[in-house]
Amino acid sequence: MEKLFLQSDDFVGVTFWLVSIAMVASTVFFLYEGLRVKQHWRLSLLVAGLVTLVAGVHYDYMRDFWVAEQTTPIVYRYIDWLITVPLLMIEFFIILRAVGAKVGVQSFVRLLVGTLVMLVFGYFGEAGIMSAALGFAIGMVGWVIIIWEIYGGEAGRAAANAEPSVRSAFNSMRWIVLVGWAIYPIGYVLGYFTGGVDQGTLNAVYNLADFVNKILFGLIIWNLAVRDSEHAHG
Ligand SMILES: *C/C=C(C)/C=C/C=C(C)/C=C/C1=C(C)CCCC1(C)C
Repeated sequence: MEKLFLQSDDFVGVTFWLVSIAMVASTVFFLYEGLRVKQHWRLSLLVAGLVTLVAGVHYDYMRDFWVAEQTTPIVYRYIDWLITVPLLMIEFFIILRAVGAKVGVQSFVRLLVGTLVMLVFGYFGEAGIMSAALGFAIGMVGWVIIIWEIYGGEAGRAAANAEPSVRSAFNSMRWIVLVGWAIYPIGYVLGYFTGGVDQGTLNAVYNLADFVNKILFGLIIWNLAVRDSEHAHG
């Protein structure tokens, strides 16, 4: 019989379910909290809420896809990332601008190029358009470009001169991109390079990664915005 509903022994399906609900709840939280922070933080919380909103809609489809097919919803996954990762990159710039730091457009373009290389070749590798190993290797180059820009590039230098609260938030956000984002290539390695294709592990790890990198990332920004806003009222 076809399984159309989530089964209690479907561990990966349950992780899809949990993350989809967490995305919905986080969206409401970020949008609501955006109403009570100082003006110049509102856009940051709006973008955090948009990231979890876009992901929440995709997770709704991905969960159903997994439950019915027990295989990776590759296309939904990558369309989601293609929208949400640039939004997360924009978030870096909104934060810097909120505190008056100036960062050029070129820096943003480099982040966008890194993002596209990372995701397009990751997709090629997963969808079988090229070998999983080659897609992975080129995708890794894209991620390195991003890391280089936020640590050593213009955005990194602008943050170094910002006030301490922004510096520490920017540092946490960078850590997310270095450590939190590393969960994705680890998932890829476990999924494709351990003999055969392990769809379950791949998706459970990606789901965990999305939870950390979308929700935790938003909470860091929320924490900075709220602290800064309360400070202003004395
Ligand atoms: C909200 C979604 C996010 C933050 C997605 C991030 C995705 C990555 C960091 C993907 C990285 C990959 C590589 C570094 C190598 C190629 C395989 C990928 C696409 C999984």
